[in-house]
Amino acid sequence: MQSLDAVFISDLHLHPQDSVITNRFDQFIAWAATHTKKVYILGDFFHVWPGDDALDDWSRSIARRLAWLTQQKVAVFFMAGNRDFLLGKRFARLAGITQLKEPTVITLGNDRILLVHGDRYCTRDTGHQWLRLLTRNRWFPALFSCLSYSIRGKLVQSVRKHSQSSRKTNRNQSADWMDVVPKTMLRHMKQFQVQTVVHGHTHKPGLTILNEEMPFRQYVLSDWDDNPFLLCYHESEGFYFDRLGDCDGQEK
Ligand SMILES: [Mn+2]
Repeated sequence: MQSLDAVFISDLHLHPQDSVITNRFDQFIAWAATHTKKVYILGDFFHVWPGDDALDDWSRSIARRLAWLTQQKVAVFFMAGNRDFLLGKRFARLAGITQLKEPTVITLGNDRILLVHGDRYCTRDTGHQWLRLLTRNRWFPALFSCLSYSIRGKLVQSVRKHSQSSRKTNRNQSADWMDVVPKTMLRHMKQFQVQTVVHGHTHKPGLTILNEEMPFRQYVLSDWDDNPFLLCYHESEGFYFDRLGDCDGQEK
């Protein structure tokens, strides 16, 4: 197997108290350095990110790992999710990563691919859509950063509690009413004139093909709680899922 063109990941929910996921991420970094040209992170990379002024030793160490990967000539792109939308230029500079707007369309081979975090399609979750409308506003980060660190911490905590209590079991698969609404997604794909979308957020990995006047492909990324799936793209093979656990960091 030759080098991959791109690997897509999301929903790691990295947290200083969760060394299992951090170790898994280390395993991924070592593997990615020799196996892919590009890494796309599609949001909820951090379990919580109250703003770049909250950078500490632990998050700096995560930035260093990403910076090391980019020094191995792997380009790393970052799109924010609902948990880390306050991740800013300071972290991006430290980590050497390129921030992507949500949504972003990229081209792989002859295909145009729509990249989103995924929460925008969960339109049955009206509480979250209101929160999204408020927090993804252009002025929100500036306004939020005016609040004291302790108030911000409390706000972030309460948002986390809300999203945890609305899930079946804390970080496992989301309940049906929190899932993607295909109609909303298809409308968005048609608007951007794409037939392929890649997203995370729902923690329900897999490929769904929706047959309309033509097939629309939806690739959903996995969380990192157990044995994460990586979505890989290879020029001649197209997209396929691979288990991180099967990747031993050795050249194939
Ligand atoms: Mn999310």
